[in-house]
Amino acid sequence: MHSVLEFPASPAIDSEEEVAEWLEAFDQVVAAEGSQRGREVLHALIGRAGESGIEVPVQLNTPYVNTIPVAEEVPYPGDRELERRIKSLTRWNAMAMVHRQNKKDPGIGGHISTYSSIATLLEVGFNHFFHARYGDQPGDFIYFQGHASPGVYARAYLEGRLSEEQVLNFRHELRGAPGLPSYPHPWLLPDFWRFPTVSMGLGPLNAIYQARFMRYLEHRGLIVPTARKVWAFLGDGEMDEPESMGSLTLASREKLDNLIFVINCNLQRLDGPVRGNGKVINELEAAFRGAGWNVIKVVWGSDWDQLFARDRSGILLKRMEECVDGEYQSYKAKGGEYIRREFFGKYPELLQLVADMSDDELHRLTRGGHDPQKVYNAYKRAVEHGGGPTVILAHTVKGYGLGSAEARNATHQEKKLADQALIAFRSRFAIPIPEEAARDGSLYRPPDDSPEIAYMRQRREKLGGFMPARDVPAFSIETPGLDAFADSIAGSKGRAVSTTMGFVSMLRQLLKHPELGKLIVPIIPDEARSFGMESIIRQVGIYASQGQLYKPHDQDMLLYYREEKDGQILEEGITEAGSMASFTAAGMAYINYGVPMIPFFTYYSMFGFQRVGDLVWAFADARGKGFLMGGTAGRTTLPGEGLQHLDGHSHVLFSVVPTCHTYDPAYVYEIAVIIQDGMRRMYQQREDRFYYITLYNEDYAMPEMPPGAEEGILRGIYRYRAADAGQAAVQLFGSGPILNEALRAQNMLAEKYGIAADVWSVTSYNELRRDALAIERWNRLHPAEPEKPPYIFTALAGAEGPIIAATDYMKAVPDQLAPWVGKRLVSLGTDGFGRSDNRQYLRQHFEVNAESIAAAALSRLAREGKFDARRAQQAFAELGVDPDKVDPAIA
Ligand SMILES: Cc1ncc(C[n+]2csc(CCOP(=O)(O)OP(=O)(O)O)c2C)c(N)n1
Ligand SMILES: [Mg+2]
Repeated sequence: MHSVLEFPASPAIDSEEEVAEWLEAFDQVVAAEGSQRGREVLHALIGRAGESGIEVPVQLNTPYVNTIPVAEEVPYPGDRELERRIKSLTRWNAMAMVHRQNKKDPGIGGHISTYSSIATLLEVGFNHFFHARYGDQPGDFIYFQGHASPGVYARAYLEGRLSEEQVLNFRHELRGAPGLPSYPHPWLLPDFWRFPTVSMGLGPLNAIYQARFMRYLEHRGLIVPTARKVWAFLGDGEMDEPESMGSLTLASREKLDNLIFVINCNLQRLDGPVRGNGKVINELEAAFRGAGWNVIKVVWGSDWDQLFARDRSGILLKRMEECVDGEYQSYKAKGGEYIRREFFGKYPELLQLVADMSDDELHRLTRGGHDPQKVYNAYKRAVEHGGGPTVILAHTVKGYGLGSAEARNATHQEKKLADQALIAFRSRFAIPIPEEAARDGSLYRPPDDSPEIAYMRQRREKLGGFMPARDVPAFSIETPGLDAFADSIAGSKGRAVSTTMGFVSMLRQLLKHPELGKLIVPIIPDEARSFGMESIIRQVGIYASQGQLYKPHDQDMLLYYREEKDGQILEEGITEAGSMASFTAAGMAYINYGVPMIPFFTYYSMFGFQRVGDLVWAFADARGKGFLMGGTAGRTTLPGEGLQHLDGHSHVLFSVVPTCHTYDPAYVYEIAVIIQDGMRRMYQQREDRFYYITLYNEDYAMPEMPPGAEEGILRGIYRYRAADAGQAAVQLFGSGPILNEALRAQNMLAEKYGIAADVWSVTSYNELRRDALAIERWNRLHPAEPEKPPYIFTALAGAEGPIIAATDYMKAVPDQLAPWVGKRLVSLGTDGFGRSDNRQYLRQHFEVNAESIAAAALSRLAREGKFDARRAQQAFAELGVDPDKVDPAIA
């Protein structure tokens, strides 16, 4: 039985005369007029079959051979012999770099088998396809398979870009000498790596959205259209990640012919075969074709061509079709004699076909991904293909050339070779170093004037320069001052609005800004209406590469659904991962396009880091800039939605990213101050950082900014309302809408219990903690110098008594201050699962309402002997706080 994933082997219907005649006629057309004509005839026949009501089976697979027939290949344009030498040198140095390091420092790790499988795929690209940026010519973008980095370093070493010292310090970044990071990390090697890729699945997703964002910038007239390409080199195992395949249809829908995936199908992942019982190449072919991609299979090397040519019966293809990947892996692992017996030996006529070949020759029969001729032709087609994205499925061998480690399940883990294997490797790739040096895994670089080095450099010069390279084009942005947000600073004049609404009107203002307006990229995963952004849709339109091909039903309304070819909003549909990838492309545009785009990705805060945390981490590694706006925030502020929607922890999650500044503002003017300063720091001062700001949908009057509040807002805390009379006995901290609860508690405490309290707006516990940690570290390292106070101490100077810190986030958020205000601190937060109810009940349940805050203050004062304990207990009843209530943290 054939699934759609398997192409039926040569049908046994040749004997039927009529069918034979049809086939013969078809063969003649192809032979005389070429395969394009053959395709046309076939399409016409399929069309006619459809008209006649004949069901045509869905066929997404082609035979298990190269997509490009030999007759259509063009000759290789480079110097094959020299390129082979260069590739051998790269292979050697990549392997030696990892081997040496592991000999010297056991357990330091590194990978030798991934690069060994992808070497030809990269070398053909480096010598003939990858354009670097030069003059007006923009460079291609390349997402390298992360684990192949030793090979990329080895090439850069041969080119003379990386010093021997650097290469010898691979994975030794902390030795006081220049070293090389394990994988592509722009954070660690910022003039070399452009895209972080080593976390599997992020590369393919980001590459798709990068290609799409390039079109967005072109359509909006921010960059000129060019022929530049986005190449993504990916592992076949990596394609199992949902992120890898999840956005394939976007690429075809958007006709991204600037996008090329190259999948290194070495049939293995870490533990074993990717699809031992099937064929990963066929599975991927069907999936990509089904998603509308142009698929080019590079299965077999040129030495198979003559076998195919001699095989008139189709038995070779039949055998290829019936073998599964687990068998293909064994053939490479077990060698020529095994191949003859197990592969060719199944059919006598097949055995006959290779009777004149030695076992060694059988073993060396090449897989397509190791044959420059086949790879070159595939790349050429891919680059010339118009109208959609291309994927190249290249059949390779994991651990190619590593002798006994070739195609073994354990090969991915291999870090070192045995002495014998090193010597064999040296001989196989003809590395001109003494046996002793080979045993040590010494690097080898021929002199600058050697033909190899001269050729490499000359090829790169021709293609515009070395790659990979990351250079940040000059840009200068004068960010607007706070006066640009005068409305937000002035407050809402008593009108009840939410911080979300306040933010949206700020965004509208920014979009109108004469210089900055065009650089703003609003990104939304299908929640614009939830956030009241309809007006922005009307204002700047949704980006639609084809324009709006239909009349929207609400066309005659003011706020209709407006799509434009040069629309500004990226309305991504329901994909937080895709939106984050757009955010990444936009947030890196200052590097990649020299256009400092300012993205605002607004989404349900619950579906942010929790959903796409690893993409956020990679964004930070990539030195991305922009604003992540966590809407409908807070575990008690979003009413009705319940457990899966109520976010009480995204501030904990975002706090882990070193370059991310997290803020939980209560009032619109706070947001204005944070965004204004954020733009200044990221785009004017060019600091590599980004922001996470939560937005709520509770409406209340937004006050005017108190004078002098800016510094406190940015650093994390300021006194919002001091006690009416006298010295405060207790300090109430509030964040987000819970600040209003703290204010209510302040009144209750004063009016009912005669306790004076100050109220503080804490915009960022995380900023306060980072400041305190940095100061504390300085104090620790300078014991002879006078101690410096962290900002939290400076801010709180003179403020006495316990601190009741209430937040709509988990207690862990205020607890970040525990090392500094520990004994004073009582954290009230929303630990536990959400519930569906309104704000009043939710806040009561989670014990973050004004009553719970007041009760906590009394309780603490009672424990300190500053308030009568029995009176406190009685107050609980008055405040409606049930001491025997279930703990919400575990409810
Ligand atoms: C998200 C993620 N999960 C797990 C790993 C660990 N890991 C590193 S390499 C590897 C196997 C890769 O297989 P494949 O994609 O086929 O690449 P190959 O080395 O075979 O070319 C795994 C699981 C990772 N880097 N990223
Ligand atoms: Mg693999």
